[in-house]
Order: sequence, then C-alpha cells, then structure tokens
Amino acid sequence: MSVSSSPNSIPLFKKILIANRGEIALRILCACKELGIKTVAVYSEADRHALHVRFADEAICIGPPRSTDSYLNIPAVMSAAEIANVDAIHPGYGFLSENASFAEVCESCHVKFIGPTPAAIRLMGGKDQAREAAQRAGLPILPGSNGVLADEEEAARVAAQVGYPVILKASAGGGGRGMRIVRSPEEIAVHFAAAQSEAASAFGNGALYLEKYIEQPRHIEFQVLADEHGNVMHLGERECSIQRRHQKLIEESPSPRLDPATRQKMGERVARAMKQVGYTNAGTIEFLMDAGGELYFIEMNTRLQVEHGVTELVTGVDLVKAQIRIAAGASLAQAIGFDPERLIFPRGHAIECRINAENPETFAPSAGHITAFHVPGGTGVRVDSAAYSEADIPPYYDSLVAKLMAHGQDREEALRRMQRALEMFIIEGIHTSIPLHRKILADPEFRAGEFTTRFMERFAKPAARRSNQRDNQQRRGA
Ligand code: MV4
Repeated sequence: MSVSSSPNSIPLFKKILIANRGEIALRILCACKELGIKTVAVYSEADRHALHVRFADEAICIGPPRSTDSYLNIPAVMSAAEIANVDAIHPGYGFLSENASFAEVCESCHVKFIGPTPAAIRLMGGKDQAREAAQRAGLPILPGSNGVLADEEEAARVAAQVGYPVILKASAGGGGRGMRIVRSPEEIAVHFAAAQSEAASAFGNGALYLEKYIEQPRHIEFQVLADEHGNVMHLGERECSIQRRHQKLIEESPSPRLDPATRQKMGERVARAMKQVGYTNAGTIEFLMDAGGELYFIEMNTRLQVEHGVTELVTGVDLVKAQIRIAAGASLAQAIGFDPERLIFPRGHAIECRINAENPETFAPSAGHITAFHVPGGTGVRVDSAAYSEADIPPYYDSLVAKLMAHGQDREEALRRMQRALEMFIIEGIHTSIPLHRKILADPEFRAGEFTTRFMERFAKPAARRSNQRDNQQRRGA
C-alpha cells in the first residue's frame, strides 16, 4: 500500500531556510513542522539563545548583531542556504522580504523564494508605479500626478488641478518618511524641496508624486492569495487605523466600517486586479477610506504581514502554509485545503494588540531582560511570541514582544476576550504597551468602532517628564 498522502497533494520542499528572527521566525517554523518540512534557522550573535534557533532542525550564525551585518546580509544568508542545502527560503516580514534583488539572487541560486516574483516586488514596491498599475488594473485611486513629478512647477500645476490640500509622497517611501501635506499654493515649493531631500537621504531616491490629501482616513487593507496558475482569491480586509507614528498598534478583521456588499465587491475587484498584474503568493492591498466610506488604493505590501493572524482567525486559512504550498506549485485549492469558492468569512471577529517593549513616557523602544513571562490562554485567544522568562530583548531589532489575538462570535466578544487576556498577560522586567492597550480597549469611541488614523492623538502625552532615571530603576527591578 502506498504511503503517499491525499490524492491531490503536491510534492513540497524538503528543507526551508527561515531568513528572519523573533515571533515570525517561530510562526514560519510552526507551518514547516506541520507540513513535515525540515527547517534551517539563521541568527545573529545577539540571538544565539533565541527560540527560533532552538526549535529549528539546524541553525547557522550569519554575523554580528546589527541587521545590516546579519539578517540583511544577502551573501551571508545565501551562504547558509548553500551550506544547509535548502530548496526554499521564507523571508517573513521586514528584513529581506521586499527586496527584489534578494528574490532574484534566490532564483539564480535555484532556491525558491517564498513570495512573489522579483518583477512583482519591483512593480508594486515603487509607490508611484504601484499607483499606476493599480489604476490600470481597475482599482480606485485618488486624483493626483501621473507618475513622478519633474519639479515643483509640475507639482503646483497638478495640485491646482486636484485641489488643496494635497500630499507629496516619496516614490521609494516607507514609514511616512518623505511625505508632506500641502495646504496652499504658497507652501508647495518649500514642501517639495523638503520632501525631496528627505526622500533622497532616507531612500537614496528623491522622486516624489502627489495625491489629493484625505483628512481623517481609515486604513483598510485587503489580503490576497494567488497561485502560480493564474488563480487569485481575497480573504477580506483588516482595519489598521489604530496606529502611532506609522506603527500599527491594533488590527482587526472585519473592519467595523465595511458592509458585506462593499467587502465582496472590493474584494473581487482586488482579486481581479492582482490576476491582471500577474501577482503570485500572499499580498496586501492598502486603501484609505474617506469620511463618505469610499475606498482608494494607496499602496501594496508584497509580503506576509505582521497582522496576518487576524485574517487567519476569521477565515480558518493558515496563510503561511498556503504561501509555502503555492511556492511549491500548488493550486489555490490545494494551498488552502478546500475550494476557494466555498470559503465563508468572516467567521466572527478577531482583534490583535501588538505588545511592544517600550518606554511608557517617550514610547521609545526599550531593550532589557524579561524576569517573568506568562501568556494568557483560554477560548479564542492566540499569542504569537518568541519571548520567554529570562530572555533578553536585544536593542538591535524592532520592539515587538508579542502579538496578542482574540477571536469571538462578534466584535463585542472579541473585545471582552482581549480585555481579559490583557489582564492575564504578565511581562516583568521591561516596560510594555500593555497598559496603553488597556486604555484603548476601554475607550468608548474605540468600542463603538468610531475611529480614524488620528485616533491615537488623544493618547499623546503632554511634554514628556524627566523620568528616565526612575524608569531605568524600575526596569532593573528597583
Ligand atoms: C495618505 C493620507 C492621506 N491622504 N495619502 C501614511 C504612510 C503611508 N503608508 C500613507 N500614509 C498616508 N497617506 C493621502 N492621499 C494619510 C496617510 C497617513 C496614514 C495612512 C494610514 C495609516 C496611518 C496614517 C497616519 C498618518 C498619515
């Protein structure tokens, strides 16, 4: 009798290198273990005691603590891939995940990059190009420039056409850098120069484009999966408006503001658009929603996102397993385990709080030693974290300590689960954003689902007190 698994299964990779660290490296390890795929961890000298190193089948040190010397070091990662003889690399999020050249290097080394093609990363990674591609593919965009602006005169001309206020954005932008709001013709020259030089120094590319500025938008993004045979599906949206300094704090699915008809209509439009651009693997299409509920494409992320878990909770689809199966050549149906037409979602409501190690006064990331760590559990609670009791949080990387997710039959149940889970999460030795999350969850407007990307302005502290010394004492357990 044959030992092959289900009749429509496809041969998967034997060994995958995980080119990342922290909770997402563990998340990818989980998927590999469930699929029976061997794993290779890479790590920096600061991460020798990290859990992704402990749980992987093999682990290879790729350099000193700084990201540029290790997790971003393409020759070091590829050497590890060659030494371990892997057949694929999962890049996670951040680091090399949206680096088209890295995806190309993988291709030329006959190692499968688990993600879209280099061409798709390049097309959707350039923001002005992505805007044009989205428009050609039938997605609604804001009025603005056709591609990059030649100079401030062109900026003034386009701004007069679309009407003030407008926003100047860096083509190579990210994290809100190289972005300027312009409210009148008098301001455009000075803002053009400032945005251009900021973009040039931050990204080595000063190219700018321009859009109509939306005053109080909501940030809503659609998740897609596409196989390498031309099939594309959407998995609904995530509401990501609760953010501070371009760092998301809370994400949920579905959005409290999107009705089922719009979800279906826009989801199908997004899927058709991604089919038209030949997109493959997992991707996220970001929209701004204006006060009237209209959605406008702003940019695309060609990777798995931090907040993918809330989509997993309301769809029942394991997005990381789907990514791996798609990269191995599976159809969408094989990748998710059933006919995409029969996916019924959202099933209830899911919410995520990003627990960061941060100074509560300045919100600056704060490294340190965790002295006690207890994660909440129980019905409808999921915690993705690579932290543990007696772990060190190194200062070199981002400050995410845990993603706390709650799932319920409706938003109210999900919120109550989240509140009790926040109360039952113990992290000692470092400061975290748990107290901030408890305040947000108690806010009447948040609970009513009435918020925009400006929601967190109300939690801004008056000028920070001089409390560093007291802070450091607390951290040491004084
Ligand atoms: C905008 C906008 C208003 N109008 N574009 C911020 C970072 C980048 N991802 C896009 N961003 C914005 N683009 C137009 N035409 C407002 C923002 C914005 C924002 C967007 C999503 C989530 C949080 C935000 C916080 C400030 C500004």
